[in-house]
Amino acid sequence: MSQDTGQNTNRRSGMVALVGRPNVGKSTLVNALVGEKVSIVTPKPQTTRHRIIGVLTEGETQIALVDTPGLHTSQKTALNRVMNETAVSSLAGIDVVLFVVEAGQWRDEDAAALARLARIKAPVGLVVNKTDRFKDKTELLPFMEQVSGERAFDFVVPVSAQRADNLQALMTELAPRMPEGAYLFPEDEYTDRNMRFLAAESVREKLTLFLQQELPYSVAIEIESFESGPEQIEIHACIWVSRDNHKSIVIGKGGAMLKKIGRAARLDLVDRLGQRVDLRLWVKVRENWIDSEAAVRELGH
Ligand SMILES: Nc1nc2c(ncn2[C@@H]2O[C@H](COP(=O)(O)OP(=O)(O)OP(=O)(O)O)[C@@H](O)[C@H]2O)c(=O)[nH]1
Ligand SMILES: [Mg+2]
Repeated sequence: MSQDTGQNTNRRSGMVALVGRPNVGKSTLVNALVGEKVSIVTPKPQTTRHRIIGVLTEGETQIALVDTPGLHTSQKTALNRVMNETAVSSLAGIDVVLFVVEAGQWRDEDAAALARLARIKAPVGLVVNKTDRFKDKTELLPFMEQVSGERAFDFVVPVSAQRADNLQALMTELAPRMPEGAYLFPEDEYTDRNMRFLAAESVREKLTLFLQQELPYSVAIEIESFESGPEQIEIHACIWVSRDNHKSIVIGKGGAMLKKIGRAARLDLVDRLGQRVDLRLWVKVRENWIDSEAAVRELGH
C-alpha cells in the first residue's frame, strides 16, 4: 500500500475544465472519463447548474475534471445569469480548458461560448464530441478544420463520450500537461460533491426527463433531511416550483407523476450510493424564485 505523502515526485495532479454551449455532452464526457456517474445527463439543454468535479486517478496522474453549466446566450432570469457566472468563474486556477463542441454542429452559441475564453492563459484543447453520429469519420475532417480555425487550439481530439470512444487519445493530451505534485484529492474519491448533493441531482435528472418543455428549468431541489441508518438511507426532498399551476403538474393525476419521478430517482440513487434508499418527495411553491438572485443562491446555486 502506498500513501500519498506529497514526496512522490513522479506524481502529477491538475485541474481540467470542460466548457461549451449547453447539450454538447460535457457531463457525459466527465462521467465517461471518471467511469462513474458524477454529473446528471439529459437530452435537454441547461441540465448542469453547478460546478461539479469528477476525479480521475490513473497511473501516477490525477486529473480533476470540472464540469460546468453550458454557456448560453439567454440572460433572462437570475438563474440563467448565475449559471453563466458559475461556468466562467470555474476557469480560475485551471491547468487545461477543454472546449467541447458537437460534431457537425457549429452554432452562434458555440461562438459566444468560445469568445468567453478569449483571455484564458491556460492551454485550450478542442474536443469534438458525438463522433458516433458520423459513420464515415472522414466526413468529420472539414468540420474539425472549420472549428480549428476559430482559435489557435493547443490540441484537437474527436471523441464519442457516449461510446467511450478515443478517450485514451484525450488522456494522452491531458496527462503530460498536469503539473507535477501531490494529488489534490484522496485516491478513492471520485467527486467533490457529497451524497446529499447527488441525491438532489438524481431527483432533478428524473424530473427534467419526465416533465415537458420549460417546467424543469424553474424547479429546484432541496434536501430537507438525509439520514444514514444501518439498513438504508432515508432522504426527504422538497421540489420547489415557481408557480401554483406547476405544483399540480409535478404531482400529476392522483400523484402519478410524483410517484414516477420518485421511483426513478430512488433506483438511480441505489445505483449511485450502493445502499438501500427510502426517498420521500414534497412539492412546494415559491413564487418566481428563478427571477430572484437571492432565492437562486439560497436554493443552492
Ligand atoms: N450520440 C451521442 N450523444 C451524446 C454523446 N455525448 C452526450 N450525448 C447526449 O447529448 C445530450 C446532452 O448530454 P449532456 O452530457 O447532458 O450535455 P452537457 O453539455 O453537459 O449539457 P448542459 O449540462 O446542459 O450544458 C444527452 O442526451 C447525451 O446522452 C455522444 O458522444 N454521442
Ligand atoms: Mg451538463
